[in-house]
Amino acid sequence: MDQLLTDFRAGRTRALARAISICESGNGAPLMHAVYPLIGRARTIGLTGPPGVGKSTLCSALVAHARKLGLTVGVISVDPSSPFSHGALLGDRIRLTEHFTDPDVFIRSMASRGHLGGVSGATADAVSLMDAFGKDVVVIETVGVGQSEIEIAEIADTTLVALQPGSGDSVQVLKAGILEIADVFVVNKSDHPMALQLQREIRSMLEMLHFSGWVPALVATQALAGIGIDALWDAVVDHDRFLKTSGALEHRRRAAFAQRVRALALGALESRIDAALETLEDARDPYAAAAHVLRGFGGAGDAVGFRSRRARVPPRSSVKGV
Ligand SMILES: Nc1nc2c(ncn2[C@@H]2O[C@H](COP(=O)(O)OP(=O)(O)OP(=O)(O)O)[C@@H](O)[C@H]2O)c(=O)[nH]1
Ligand SMILES: [Mg+2]
Repeated sequence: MDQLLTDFRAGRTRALARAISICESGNGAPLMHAVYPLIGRARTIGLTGPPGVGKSTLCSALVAHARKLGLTVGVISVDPSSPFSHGALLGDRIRLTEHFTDPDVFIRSMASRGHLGGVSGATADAVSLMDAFGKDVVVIETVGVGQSEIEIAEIADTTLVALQPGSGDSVQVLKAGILEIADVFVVNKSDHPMALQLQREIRSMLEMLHFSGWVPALVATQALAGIGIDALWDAVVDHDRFLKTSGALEHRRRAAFAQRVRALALGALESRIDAALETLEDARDPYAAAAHVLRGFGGAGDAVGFRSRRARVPPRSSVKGV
């Protein structure tokens, strides 16, 4: 551990890789304790969107842009599908290969399934580690398939939502409530004939909403050709400035911190509850059983009852006039 920390502080990439593995295996507590005072400097960017929209290509282009500006970069590619299917990871690796030999770019693939707290578990640790290691920018790529994009929005300072022309994505956006989490919409593959149509649809969706604060930006890109990446970077910088000047950054980071604490505490509680369930005898009903389990922890057994889930990402917009 001491050697690892020495190497980590000395900027040895292998120590960063090892540190992330330790957190992935669920033993990150002492490590995080040691490096946590170093965090808070990195600009964290979440990049989500449907499969095949061009997230990895965009990511690679963003990395190239940041490197041109002299910034060091960490990339986390989250594969929510399965820890065992490496198909997507392989594709990502190919698209990011141009950065493999660059010592100032650190790329890591992670599986979110199997981790308690999904994306917000080990991924949040990896972001913290890259930040503490001194990366100026950390990009987190994840396929938008349900919960993972919400979790990304909780971790990242700025969330980019990439959409694909001609795919009905704007309808998906409305359905999935992605409007709530997007700081920047990216219409990628803008070489596609339906690209202008998609931009129009997004713009009219945004016009129907009232935003208190930041209004999501809309950028068209052709990631493969590197077109529009300057504008995308500018949008990220604009959002970063907004976060810092409005006080929203502090608010967002506090919310992210609370979410991590909740995930960790719930994880620990769940293990204890599971253990208690194994030894549960002749409970009359679920309420009585839950009260019994809680009393075993020294908790208030009489406080057993449902609690409605509150929204984790506070709404950033509302429909105009409502
Ligand atoms: N025409 C066109 N194709 C693009 C563009 N950007 C990416 N692609 C292609 O789209 C395909 C998917 O790109 P990826 O970057 O792997 O997409 P992804 O969103 O990371 O995919 P998953 O990680 O599998 O969800 C690849 O064949 C890219 O070459 C673009 O601007 N225009
Ligand atoms: Mg990808």
